[in-house]
Amino acid sequence: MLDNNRLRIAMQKSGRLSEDSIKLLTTCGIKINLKKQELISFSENMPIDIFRVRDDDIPGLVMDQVVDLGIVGENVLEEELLRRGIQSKKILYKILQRLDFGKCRLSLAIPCSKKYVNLLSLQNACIATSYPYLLKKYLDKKNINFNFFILNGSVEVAPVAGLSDAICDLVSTGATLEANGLKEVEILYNSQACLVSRLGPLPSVKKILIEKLITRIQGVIKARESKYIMLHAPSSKVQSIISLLHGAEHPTISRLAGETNKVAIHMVSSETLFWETMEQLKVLGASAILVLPIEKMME
Ligand code: PRT
Ligand code: ZN
Repeated sequence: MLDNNRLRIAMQKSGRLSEDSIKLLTTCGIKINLKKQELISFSENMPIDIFRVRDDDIPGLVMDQVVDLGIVGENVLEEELLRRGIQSKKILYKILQRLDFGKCRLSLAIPCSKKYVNLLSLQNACIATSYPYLLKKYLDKKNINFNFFILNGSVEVAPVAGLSDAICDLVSTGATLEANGLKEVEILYNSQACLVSRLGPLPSVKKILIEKLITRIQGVIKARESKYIMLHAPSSKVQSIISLLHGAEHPTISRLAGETNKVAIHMVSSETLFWETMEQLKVLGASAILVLPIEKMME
């Protein structure tokens, strides 16, 4: 029997988002005792239950209030919202946080050998896709007539197999399109994984836990984008050196033992330090330049 005071989080069981989703929660301090074959895993140190399911089921589980939170691609969420809209089902959810992983775009692609001028080149085309509602929304807005058929995998082989004129599928590096002789011609939707929450009343223990979780997730995302930079600098060049370090607020300047003309500069930067900047720093006399990753941050 499940305890209603434990927070329920749905995430993808196995696929492109599963590893990053688990990593995010563990970095947030949630210890999860993952049992490969089981639908529900329990956290050992926090009142949290993890539901591991197919990504397509996550928006529905959130909106039907079976779980409190879900980690899912915005593409899957948006497709489900459009589907529910047409079927007049309830649409109750809130995006709490974009998670900065699982980034991709939903694009239209056609064989490289075909000419493409603009969307009118796809008038009356047959398009293979796993995202019929997002595709229809986009093409209806542009007044393009089309036929579609749904493929839930290997969409990119449809044109070469003679099944369609074009495809509408997710792209991240573009390597799959290239390998199948296809070219990307329109981007319909940009997506990344997000943390989505159900609406409706929640016990206060859950509300507090969700707030704590969001603060920790934001700390993890911020830390991922930030770097800790340390270097030694001639005292006379401190200002010019600091002006090269963008995204760094309030550097700490401290004395170096046994050195009168040099100081140590330490700072957290919201940007990484590129090789070109490091080379410029070196020209200004900086040495012992270290760029370190940060694991967690709390402000
Ligand atoms: O079994 P389940 O239903 O849970 O998984 P699934 O097979 O439906 O989804 P999965 O694991 O493939 O993807 C889960 C989510 O990852 C997607 O809904 C997106 O939000 C996100 N994502 C990010 C991607 C990609 N990048 C991606 N590149 N999902 C799929 N792809 C596929 C794409 O369909 C194409 O086949 O990768 C191929 C293209 O990749 P590139 O790098 O060659 O362009
Ligand atoms: Zn899926």
